Amino acid sequence: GEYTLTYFPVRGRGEAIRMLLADQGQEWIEDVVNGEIWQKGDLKQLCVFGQLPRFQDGNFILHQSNAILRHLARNHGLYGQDAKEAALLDMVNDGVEDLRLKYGHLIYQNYESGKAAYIEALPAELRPFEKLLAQNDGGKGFIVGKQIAFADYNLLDLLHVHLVLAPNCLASLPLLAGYVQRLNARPLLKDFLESDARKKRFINGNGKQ
Ligand code: GSH
Repeated sequence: GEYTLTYFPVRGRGEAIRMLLADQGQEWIEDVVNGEIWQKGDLKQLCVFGQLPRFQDGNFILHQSNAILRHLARNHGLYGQDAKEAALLDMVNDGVEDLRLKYGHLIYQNYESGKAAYIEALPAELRPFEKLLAQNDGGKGFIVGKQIAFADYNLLDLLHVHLVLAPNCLASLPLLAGYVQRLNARPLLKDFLESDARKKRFINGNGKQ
């Protein structure tokens, strides 16, 4: 079926989905919702939880960014090689979600007064991912198993946004730093990351980053 991503003109909870699609050589329609359209309220009514992103796979409509990532993982063989790898990918993705929620709280509710303490605590928040990488083939590959998976795109996006917030946040986490460089260099992902559309997109809806 044809893919459509309906989302605000920001990276936000859309960017891991976009990176997965781009890296898998998929085409998709960007249905960009600006504040004016959203304020009208009709689209919000259509959304199961009243929020975006919304995703269409042909006639099939799905909400919740992590459910969308998992659906695409099943469609494109990005959910590990067996049930244990799938479970570990779920674990990683839940860990990404935990930190993404803290990041969202900082950006939308506590930026000015919370930024310094957040950056101070950041290496400790990221260290679990460094350890997981170390345990998988010495950190030379992906987060779980021998192939890229949906959680890699979500983790990569989480690292990208934190590298903007705190450019030195991976200084004590060399495996994660190498992981970002390695994934960024994947040909299709590199093209996406260097595209004008991507460069123009704000990270968050309030312009803070
Ligand atoms: N758990 C949801 C997901 O992962 O998709 C959260 C979705 C969410 O927070 N969406 C925000 C939104 O739609 C933008 S990132 N805000 C507008 C509103 O709530 O009216």
